[in-house]
Amino acid sequence: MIQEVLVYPNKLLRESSKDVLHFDEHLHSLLHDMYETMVAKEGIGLAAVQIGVLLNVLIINLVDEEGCQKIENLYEIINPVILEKDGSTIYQEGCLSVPGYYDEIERAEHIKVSYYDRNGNRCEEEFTDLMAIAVQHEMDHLKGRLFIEKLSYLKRKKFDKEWKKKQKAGK
Ligand code: QAP
Ligand code: CO
Repeated sequence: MIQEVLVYPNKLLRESSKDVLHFDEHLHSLLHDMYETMVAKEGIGLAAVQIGVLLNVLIINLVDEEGCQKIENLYEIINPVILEKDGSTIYQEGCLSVPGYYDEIERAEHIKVSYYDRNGNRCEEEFTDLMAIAVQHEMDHLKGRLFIEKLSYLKRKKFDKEWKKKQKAGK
């Protein structure tokens, strides 16, 4: 089912998520709802907390060279841990929970992550480029952090002002 995506400043978005303990049909149904919601809202990544579920679950589905979002490129990442990270890269990020706002954010360029798949199999994988950025962005959600918290003081002040104005306008 397509779910509502929580939008900043919803307080749930600041909570820390908990590890998945049971790799059962409840988890599979959550993953299904997350996928349907991400596709419906035209996102490339989503964390469970964004639909109100405080579990360490995230999905990422980047588009290919032709701009197609293929389900065979879908990553389902459960209970992730960053084992190694290095380098630095800057990318213009956005977030379904901060609709309409995009800004440059610095993150590690390469990461090595351990995680579990939907059946509870442990995986270890290295990510680079946009996938590394997306995993770090979504893992921040699991700790209750949003990308706007990484903005400089001045940029954040400008963001808050614009966001309040937008809310008043009823958008
Ligand atoms: C996270 O972001 C991400 O403002 C996923 O109006 C960010 O899917 C991964 C979106 C940067 C990699 C790089 C944002 C859709 C989607 C909006 C998203 C909007 C509509 C954001
Ligand atoms: Co996000």
